[in-house]
Amino acid sequence: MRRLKKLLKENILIMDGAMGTMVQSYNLKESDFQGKRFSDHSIDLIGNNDILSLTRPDIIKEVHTLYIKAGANIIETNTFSSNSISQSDYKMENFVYEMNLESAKIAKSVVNDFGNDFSFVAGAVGPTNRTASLSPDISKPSFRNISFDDLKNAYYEQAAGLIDGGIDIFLVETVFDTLNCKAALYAINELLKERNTDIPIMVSGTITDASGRTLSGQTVEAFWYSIRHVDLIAVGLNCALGAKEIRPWLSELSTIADTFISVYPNAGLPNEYGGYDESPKELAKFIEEFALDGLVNIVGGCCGTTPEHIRAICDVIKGIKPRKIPAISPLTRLSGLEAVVLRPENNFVNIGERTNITGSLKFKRYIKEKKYEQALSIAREQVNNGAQIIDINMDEGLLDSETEMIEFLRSIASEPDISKVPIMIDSSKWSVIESGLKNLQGKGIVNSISLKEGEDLFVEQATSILKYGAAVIVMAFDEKGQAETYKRKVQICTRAFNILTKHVGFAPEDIIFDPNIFAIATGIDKHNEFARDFIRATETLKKNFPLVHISGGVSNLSFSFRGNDIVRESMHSVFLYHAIKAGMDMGIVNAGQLAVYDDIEHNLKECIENVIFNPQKKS
Ligand code: THG
Repeated sequence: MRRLKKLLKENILIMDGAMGTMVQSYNLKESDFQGKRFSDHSIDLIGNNDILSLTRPDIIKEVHTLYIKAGANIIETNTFSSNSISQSDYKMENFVYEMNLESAKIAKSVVNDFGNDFSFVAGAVGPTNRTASLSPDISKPSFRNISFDDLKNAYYEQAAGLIDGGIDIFLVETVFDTLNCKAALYAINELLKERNTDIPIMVSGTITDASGRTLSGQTVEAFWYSIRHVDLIAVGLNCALGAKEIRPWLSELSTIADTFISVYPNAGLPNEYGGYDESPKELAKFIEEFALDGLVNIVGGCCGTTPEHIRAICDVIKGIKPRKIPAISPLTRLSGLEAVVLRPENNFVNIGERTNITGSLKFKRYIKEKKYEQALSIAREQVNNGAQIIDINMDEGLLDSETEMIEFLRSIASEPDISKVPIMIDSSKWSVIESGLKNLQGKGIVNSISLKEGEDLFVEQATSILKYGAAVIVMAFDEKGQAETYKRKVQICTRAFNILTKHVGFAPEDIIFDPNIFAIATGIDKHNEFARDFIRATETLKKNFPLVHISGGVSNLSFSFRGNDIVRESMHSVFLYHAIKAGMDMGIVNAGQLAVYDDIEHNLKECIENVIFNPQKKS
């Protein structure tokens, strides 16, 4: 790790080129793929390049050697499809561990024989042939042929083989669905922790076409925010496009990523026969421009590239300084299909409340009657009415909340006009939250955790959230109950902040406090303090923890005025007017149903302000 980091600070490192193109040039037959060992295999193995590490290791070794001799610093193991999911197409899933182990050993032996202090083996971890965020059946948008856990298990097995074979780097590559990638990263980190070791991880995404999006619909920025919770040595782009077409997306990633940048494009766009024609000289010219413009730290080639391409890249790269890692300001960076960055100068962030089974009778009815189209239209309406995030809650005694959460999140994923925004997973049940996290491609928010059951569980859940890469709402709730007073709100949030940042490793900007918005004017005296104490606590917390956000369920405030929407909406608006001034910067609201403060009738406004600030009682 240290050697690689040091080298990357001073040099642009070179990756190898395509394995597939090279293997093709050997004109191998079925018997080569089968070898002796699999000569009675039930189905054809031709085309399963990864199996050659077991049946024709001489060829794989030769290709690696050609690339090392051409000047590559990083060679990739022949394991792009060496996972049980992809290998099941060839009924080879039982050999996955061995394939990875042997492939890693072959690459390592080449580095040992022909490499130098600048040579590394990257364990190639491909995307598999299934996608966790998309349905393979257009008539069933919430259907998936693979789950996060299936992927995680498959990747774990692959990663174990690669580690045991001695790789120096993990390369999770050709990411077309970020949820697949998140499962790979989860598995790799789990394994590294178990082995008590640290191997640098690179991720390389694939932008499919000129839309600038991955196959599963994310923009480059959204993709990066979805994975940056993992300590990556580098992030980059490969495949699908040639260097010319990849440039704008590379340039964007290079600006926003506070880690090293890699790029290994195809040798141009495919020709009419699916081949690649860009010459070594042409590709090298583009890569040289990337380097001169300070966009890159690691460069190489993908489909259609050969040792000649790598040699040409080496020639032009010599002496060019690597990109410097930019400093990125600590802002909350969320994503759905698109990115949402919460900047201090932005307006208050609206979180749509209506996709909540206890918060909307209509939504509840649609879910209960399995009218998902209509349920989706509520989500869409929230987004169209200005919700920048949507809160989803399926907590209802008579429903299987976990199943409904998964079903709805998967349905949303097929609706780009909804899934463009980040998702807030709202549940009081941890199992529902975790199921939700396993079905979020982007970087979402967990709503919520608290110290209610004590510190151990709090730490355990927060640690888990961090591994999935989500932000978190912390309710002002501890072992003694919900914080009602100013003092308890500040005390509990402060305690939670310290645990999260010092013990769990949360970034302050990924923490959102919810100091509890309770119903006021209920007839019970004590309740009349609630709004004012929320606002006061907000002010103190925001002052003490400037990077943290303050949120709350705004409609709770007016529960005692149910049925009187004019009063309710006016109350919300007046409350927000003051709470926002105090530092509240996001809230769960009925998007599009907030009165404009200045339009509220004078008498009503005065009444509401009295109710909120409760001046009868001296503080
Ligand atoms: N903090 C956090 N999360 C939360 C809350 C909070 N999630 C749930 C809730 N509170 C916020 N969401 C809502 C959603 C709807 C309403 C109130 C809060 C609401 N609904 C109408 C009602 O009950 O009168 C329903 C009307 C209808 O059926 O259309 O008021 O505080 N972190």
